Parts: sequence; C-alpha cells; structure tokens
Amino acid sequence: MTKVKEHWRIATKAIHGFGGGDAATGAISLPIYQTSTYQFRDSQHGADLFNGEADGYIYSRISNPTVDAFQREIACLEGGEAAQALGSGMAASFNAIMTDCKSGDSYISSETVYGGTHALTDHVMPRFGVTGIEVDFTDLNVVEDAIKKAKNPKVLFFETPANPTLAILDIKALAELGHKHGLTVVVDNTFATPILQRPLEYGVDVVMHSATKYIGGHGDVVAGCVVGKQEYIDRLRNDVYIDTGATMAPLNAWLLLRGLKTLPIRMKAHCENAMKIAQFLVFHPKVKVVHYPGLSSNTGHELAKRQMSGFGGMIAFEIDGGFEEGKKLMDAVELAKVAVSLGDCDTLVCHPASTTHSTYEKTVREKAGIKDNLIRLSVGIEDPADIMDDLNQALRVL
Ligand code: LCS
Repeated sequence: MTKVKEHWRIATKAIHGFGGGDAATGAISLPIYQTSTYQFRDSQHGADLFNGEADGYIYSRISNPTVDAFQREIACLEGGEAAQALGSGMAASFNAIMTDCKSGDSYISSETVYGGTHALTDHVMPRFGVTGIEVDFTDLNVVEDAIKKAKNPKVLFFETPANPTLAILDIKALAELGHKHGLTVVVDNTFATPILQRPLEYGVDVVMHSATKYIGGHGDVVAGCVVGKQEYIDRLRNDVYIDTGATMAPLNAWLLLRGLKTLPIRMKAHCENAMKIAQFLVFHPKVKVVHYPGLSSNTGHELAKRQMSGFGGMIAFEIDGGFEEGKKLMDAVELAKVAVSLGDCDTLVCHPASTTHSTYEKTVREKAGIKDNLIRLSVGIEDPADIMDDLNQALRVL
C-alpha cells in the first residue's frame, strides 16, 4: 500500500492517489472484486454492519473495494474529501441535484449543457416536483435574477467548458453568487477533467463527471462520479444513491483507475492536437467561426487562462451552411468517427443539433448557442496532421 502525500503533483496523484494495490496480496494492479455480496462472520457481525457499529462490506450496491479505490483516486485528483461513483454521468447529475432538492424546491442551471442534462431538467425533474430553471450563465445578473425569482432555490448547476459550445463560465464568481444566496454550487467538470481545472479550488461545493469521457479515455466504459465534502457525500449516499441504485460495476471502476493513470499525458496530447486543429480551422474558407478557448480571439480565452491549466481537447465550429450541410460533413469524414460521446483516444465528430442536443426545442437550442451549423469535434490523440487531412477532405464536399 502507498501512503498518499498531499504535496504530490497531479501526475503522481493520477497513478498513486488511491493508495496502492491489494493489501492482502501485494498485487499492484488492484483486483476486480467481482462480487455482489460479502459473507458476515456471524449474525451479530451482520447486525453490527447494518447498524453502523462495525466497518466493512455488506453488498456491492452499497460499496465495493474496487469501486472504493476509484472513489479515493478521483477525490484525490479533484482535491475533495470524498467521492461517490455512479453508473453514468446522468446518474451523477441526478444524484447531485437530488441531494439538495426535494419536491417543491428548484435549481438554477446553465442553459448550455449536455442534451441529456437539459432533458433531465426539462422533463424528468418536474415528475419529482423539482423545477429546474435554465438561464444564460455568462451573465451574472441574469443568474442572480433567476435565483431571486425561483421558489425554494437550492442548487446552482453548470458545465464549463460547456457542451457543445465550449462557452467558459466564471467558476469563482458563480460560486460566490451561489453561496450569497445559500445554494449548493455543482460543476460538471467533464470537459476539463481535474488535470486542467479543479473547481473545488475556486470555492464550489460539488464536482461531478461523466467518467465515460476523458477519465475512462478509451470509449469502453459508461460511468459517473460526484466529489465533495464527506458530509455531502454521506447525504448523497443516504438520501438518494443507495436506495435508487445507479451503481458502478467493479470492472468499470478498474478500467477507470487504469484510465486515470494516463489522464495527464492524454490531456497534454489532446490539448496540443486541439490547438493545432483549431488554428487550422480558423483559416479554412468553409468554416465561419471556431469555438476553442485556446484561441486568443475566443470570448472565454482570458477566463480560461485564469481557471484552467490547458484548453482541452474539444472544439466546436460553425460551417458555411445549415442543418443539412452539418449532416453532409458527417458523411464525408473518413478517419474521424461519426459518434456521440467524447474524450476518447479516437477523434469523434458529431452534429449536436441532430444528435446530442436534439432534446432541445429548436428556439431554446439556438438561444443556448447550439446552432444548426455547429459541429462538435472531440480531438483524439492520433497524429494531428492526419486529423487535419481528414477534416480538409471532408470540408471540401460543402
Ligand atoms: N455531462 C456532460 C458534460 C456530458 O457530456 C455527458 C454525456 C453527461 C454529463 C452524461 O454522462 P453519461 O451518462 O453519458 O456518462 N455526454 C454525451 C455526449 O455529448 N454525447 O454522448 C454522451
């Protein structure tokens, strides 16, 4: 076992932050504890585990050693006291919001979020009597107005960089605003990862991820997690998670632990490639606008420089044309894979208006900056020249 040191740099934490392998055998690669249940020593031991007088494992929906290791690792990387692993990013968003919202309460969400998160606000939460209000988070006055008008507001929720527009939001200012009104501030840190941005350091209460993306990194896991204070994670577990059961499988926790070991070097490669591709797209005659926080022309550039240590691997760009041209471009790429999801080693490209963000009503989508001609590119870690060649030949069809 490894004694984790607070002062370690992030790349060391990514490898050792969970505290090392298996204490029982010395195995450096932690075993996949592929078990649903655990044998009690006797009936009193079982009773003690249930009434909290003994520590240990009961049932893998409640906890599992491989999943616990992933939780320690992601908490270490985000700089949080504790974490809860979940079966998906959507489960993470739902659990994070429901920890502080019950029927009759409301939350304020950024209007530019992943399409599934918008759908959660638009038609799932109302079924629980919880109202989600989506507004433009780039304007703090608009956010404050929404908080003041909301009935029993409890949570402020946002993504930065945002899916799919890459809009950058001011984490510190929004955390202060949320706290001024007594709200729990939750940030979806999926696009940045803890390698590039650690929102807890800017005062937010809770960070969540779709671990399906960069954390896993290889397109082979669907998973999520929530990181925060121990007191918050205890409430999330006891009030929502345990009895709704969006559990992470032990194999997935193991894949994520493996993915995290290379997250720092993968993010470096994603950032370098994305910067090159963004600079190439800026000068392409078929591209009208490139949204990449690394470009000095981007409205979020200065803010991104303050709160991120790199600009990430996601790019959005507007092509010359509309909905049909967007789809046409998708049909012309050869190396890039036309797919939803993001953060894989492979370059993935999608047309948000017809896929990931089709959950939005058209006018709401356009107000959120997700136009018909917007293309989202998850830049992989292939040779950037090959990605450029592919985009170049595909853009020629427009
Ligand atoms: N948060 C963000 C920022 C996301 O991009 C996604 C998924 C989620 C939460 C939900 O995570 P999941 O349940 O899928 O693990 N984003 C997707 C996307 O843009 N295309 O496909 C999924």
